[in-house]
Amino acid sequence: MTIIATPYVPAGAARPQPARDSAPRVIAPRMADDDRKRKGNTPGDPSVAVITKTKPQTKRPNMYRVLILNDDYTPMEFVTHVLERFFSKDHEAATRIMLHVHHHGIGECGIYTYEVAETKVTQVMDFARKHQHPLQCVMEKK
Ligand code: TYC
Repeated sequence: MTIIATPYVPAGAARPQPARDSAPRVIAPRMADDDRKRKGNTPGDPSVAVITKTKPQTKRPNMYRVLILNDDYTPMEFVTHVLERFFSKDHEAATRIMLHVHHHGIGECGIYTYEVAETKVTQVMDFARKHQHPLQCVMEKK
């Protein structure tokens, strides 16, 4: 019989960080004195290997930056509103990002998983088109 043990770690506990793609480790138990005489696949039998799975069950998702681009026509107030409405920025943060884009040409609205980032880009592009502004919003893999 082969015993496969996956260590239990409570959620939120400080976890040891094993190599992310480590292969399962085979730990061959030491033979206890009493077991030297014993035969068969019983616990403690040195022919029984305990496989400890060190690879985490969860993979971190790829993350995507959502960016807005500067243009000469979209009103500043509209961009600030977009940042408040679709990226949950307060008025101060939204104004700061808008001015950064105005001066530097591009700026970050937020970082999201693929589907969320894609939804934000679509929402912003649809909203800008509806109001006939040329504002551009794109996503970029981190
Ligand atoms: N440059 C625009 C203006 O002067 C304002 C603006 C800021 C437009 C940020 C787009 O992503 C943008 N009206």
